[in-house]
Amino acid sequence: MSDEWKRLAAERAVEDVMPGMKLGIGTGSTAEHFVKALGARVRDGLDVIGVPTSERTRELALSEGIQLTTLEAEPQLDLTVDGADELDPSLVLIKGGGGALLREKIVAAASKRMIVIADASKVVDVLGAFALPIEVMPFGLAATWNAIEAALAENGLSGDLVLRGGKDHPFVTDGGHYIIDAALGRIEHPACLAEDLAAIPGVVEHGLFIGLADKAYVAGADGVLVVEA
Ligand code: ABF
Repeated sequence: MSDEWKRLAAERAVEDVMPGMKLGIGTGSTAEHFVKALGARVRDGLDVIGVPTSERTRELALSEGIQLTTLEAEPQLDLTVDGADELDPSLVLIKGGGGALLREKIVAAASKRMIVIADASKVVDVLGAFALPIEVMPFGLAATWNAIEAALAENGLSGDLVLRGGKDHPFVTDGGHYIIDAALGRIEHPACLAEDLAAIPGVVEHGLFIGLADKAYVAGADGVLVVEA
């Protein structure tokens, strides 16, 4: 059912795409539904150009016949459509479960508007049941790890930190970085935590998306719900 809901949310977002738009195109299984639905409209003559947020999305978009560009060529986009791992009622998001959070955040921040597409299981009152992805430099990993633990303690948070993929075969992002997943339980004050994590030199980016999403299409048993920031 969840995959069907993802598809419904994605198809609703495609209705917001207007001819001539420059689009940020997200990553993940929900975003893949968006790419496929967008591809169908492109083959029907819709003229848009997209910036993908991952190599995976780039390949799928090309196979769907969607014209692509880069953020270097088009530094301001009209609309980004992307999935999320969790969203709260004010549209603060946790993203990065798919490992593409850095490009996703750069692309979303370069867009006039961002629409989140999700199935209803992603909506929570308080973020944090999903482990927060933190993208870090491989250089100085142990020092960055300690600094993250200190920042969590400063915010009254604790929980397991896990290097994605493990120490022997760490997952490497499109940008050549590692990801630490922080299982925090409840993040009551995401803005404070976001600020403290961003201040750590070895942290490249974190998966808290604050003030970026304008609207969400959340699909569930009652159909597609619209959540506005
Ligand atoms: C991307 O894909 C991510 O930021 C998020 O981690 C993930 C959501 O995945 P899915 O749509 O497969 O649930 O949007």
